[in-house]
Amino acid sequence: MEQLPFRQVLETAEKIRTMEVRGAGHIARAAAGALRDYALVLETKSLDEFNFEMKRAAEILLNTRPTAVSLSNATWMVMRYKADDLEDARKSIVSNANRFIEDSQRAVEIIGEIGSHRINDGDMVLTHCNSMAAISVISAAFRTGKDIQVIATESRPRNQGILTIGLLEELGVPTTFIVDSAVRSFMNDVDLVVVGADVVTANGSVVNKIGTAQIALIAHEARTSFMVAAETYKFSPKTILGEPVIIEERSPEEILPNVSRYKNIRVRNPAFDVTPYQYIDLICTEVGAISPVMSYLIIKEKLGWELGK
Ligand code: RUB
Repeated sequence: MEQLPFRQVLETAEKIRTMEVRGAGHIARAAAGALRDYALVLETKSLDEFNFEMKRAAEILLNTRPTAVSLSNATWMVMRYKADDLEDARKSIVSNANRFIEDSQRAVEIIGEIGSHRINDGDMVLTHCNSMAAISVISAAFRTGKDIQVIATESRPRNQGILTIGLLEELGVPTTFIVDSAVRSFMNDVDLVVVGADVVTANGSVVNKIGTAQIALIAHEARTSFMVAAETYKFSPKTILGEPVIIEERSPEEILPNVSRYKNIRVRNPAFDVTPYQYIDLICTEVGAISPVMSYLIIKEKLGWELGK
């Protein structure tokens, strides 16, 4: 039987795996918080043993969902410590984790402020899935008194759109809820699409909830602006070396219950897709709104990763 503190790491991992905790920002903060809480109570005989235990916990959290780079960036930021003794190591992890959690929450607010300038009075904004960064943009525009409306998609198969309309309802933003396949029917009424991101690659392409790429294509056809709201820890350092982003494929049962009844049917359920940078007008980060082709700069200047390092 695992010790209680380690069980708590396993519990957080399970919540992420089963999507009780979901969305790239929430996942990252939950992992950082779990590492901090584990570090706070972990009793070991030596620094080496402490380091080993912390790495084991980090690995477990990292293996929960494969796509969101926020998870590996958060883990990397928390685990980036050098310590001469155990108490030093403990303190560093706690302060790294607290800093990450605070900065990431603040980043979402700043993105809201910056992104809201792109929304005009009277605009119709379309959003997909449930992104805290995208909702922050919408709510900041609404708070400043802009008369805006939102179209929110259902976001099958997990229906994260219901979470989005719940938040928009609380904020009082007039919202229309549609099925994913109705996006083209409404695109001519839309002034701006705002979505979040699980990953931004070095060339500015964006991995986000399945269906995002189709929406971008439809927006492109209708000449509607397409904006991504993404904190800098959603940018993927490894993509500068051309490493592909793993697209999570979830259980067929999410789409087709009793799938085993069908002998000749194969169900595919990718959770995310890639929107090529050519379809993205702007990526709004906490350090400013950038053109997608500037993404490498974020990886280099903000995350500190460079070719050859
Ligand atoms: C969530 C999703 C969100 C991004 C950004 O997918 O695709 O758009 O994670 O969210 P899932 P946020 O529900 O499968 O985790 O801006 O909140 O980080």
